[in-house]
Amino acid sequence: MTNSLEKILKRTEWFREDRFGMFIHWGLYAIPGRGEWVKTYEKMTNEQYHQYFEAFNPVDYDPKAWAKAAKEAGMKYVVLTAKHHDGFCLFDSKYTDFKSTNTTIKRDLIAEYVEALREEGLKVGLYFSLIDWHHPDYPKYNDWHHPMSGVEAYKDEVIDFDNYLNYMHNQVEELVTNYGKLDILWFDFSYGEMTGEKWRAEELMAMVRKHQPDVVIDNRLETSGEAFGSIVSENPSNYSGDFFSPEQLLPPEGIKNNAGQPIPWELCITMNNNWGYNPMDKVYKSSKTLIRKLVECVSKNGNMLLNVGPDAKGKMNQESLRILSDFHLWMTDNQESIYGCGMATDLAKPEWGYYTQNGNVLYAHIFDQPIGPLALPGLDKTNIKRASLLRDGSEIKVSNSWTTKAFSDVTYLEFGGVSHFTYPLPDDIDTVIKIELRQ
Ligand code: H79
Repeated sequence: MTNSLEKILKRTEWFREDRFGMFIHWGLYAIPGRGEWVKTYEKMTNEQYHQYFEAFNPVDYDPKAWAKAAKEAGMKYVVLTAKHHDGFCLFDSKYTDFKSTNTTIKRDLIAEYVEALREEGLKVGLYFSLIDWHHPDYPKYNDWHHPMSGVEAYKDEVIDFDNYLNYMHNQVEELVTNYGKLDILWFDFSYGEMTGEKWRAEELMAMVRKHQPDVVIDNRLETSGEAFGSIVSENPSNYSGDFFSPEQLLPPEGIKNNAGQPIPWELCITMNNNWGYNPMDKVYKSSKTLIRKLVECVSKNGNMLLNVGPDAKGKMNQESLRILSDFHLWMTDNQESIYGCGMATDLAKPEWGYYTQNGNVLYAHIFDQPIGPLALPGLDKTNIKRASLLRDGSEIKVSNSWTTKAFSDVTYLEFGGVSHFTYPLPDDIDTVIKIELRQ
């Protein structure tokens, strides 16, 4: 088994078409409501953290509602935390007692989630933490992130890390064999020496690929998203993954490998500043910002995975649902400029927004209000077959305004009947003009 860009591009064909997915961070940490790193932030012992295991009773857990919300927003795939760093499993693992089936709810929540997604025709993704702050054989005292990092009692503790790896591999095998075809596996994350073969990644990937040959995998068996990993090298490792996974940061341009070929990537971001539920964190990005960032990702050949952190009862909060419904409105009118689209060929980023392109069709995403007609530098007007407002198909004329005469080599579009008038953009978030090209 060897990996190559060709295989990566083949596996990610649907992924690069779909462009937009939902991340869901949900687990015991929804109960304290202080983010998914609360156990480390507050240096809780397993015993202290156990109160949340006892309290876990998400009576409103309804993955069908989640799937509907994602689908309505225009998302094509969903990735849910089957296990986060705290080690708690939303699935019925036979290798641990620290799982949802042993809580009051007594259900395999992953099984229900997978079924709900498939019912809605969404692609199925699972997040799995390589790190585990619950397992006794995970490094503690010298670890960068462990809740017991630097705690004297663990200084001379002897652990059997291979025992942890067996456990971790076994759990991954449960996920890739017990829930049918998975579309995405999202491993999180490598750091320092904890990378690649330290996870016995070659063996892990061989096992995953044996059961799920087509599953799309992130690059975090090698990185934490802060570096590319071998996916950009001439010979990607078998555990290089299929896409680069920048976290909370939009790359300045599309991502290429060392040979200059574009590689798949996916930006993952939160709506507020936390992945896990945090009711005190009200710093939500506006829907306008988030929609524009999706456009920016696509204009750079990337995907966007937008996170929701449901609450302790299993519900998505009003702020998150509001953002999703704003996506619904915009995507209803403009999804054609997202799905199957990517970077425009031969056109630089325009100063008023972004281009996306699908074959012969170019989409101008206008963020900034122009004065009079809108300039399309670099685009030859004889190459434009037709231009229209994407959301209703109404004609957008190539301008012949006297005002543009001084720039006769530049193509301009105009929005209303009087060529030198300024008309407010029809969509303040992003007005999309569909430009059909002759070639
Ligand atoms: O699951 C989500 C995060 O919990 C996880 N990846 C996403 C998808 C993640 N969070 N942080 N990291 C990965 C990288 C590590 C960042 C750190 Fe830190 C910076 C660890 C210590 C300093 C975050 C910020 C935790 C403490 C401060």
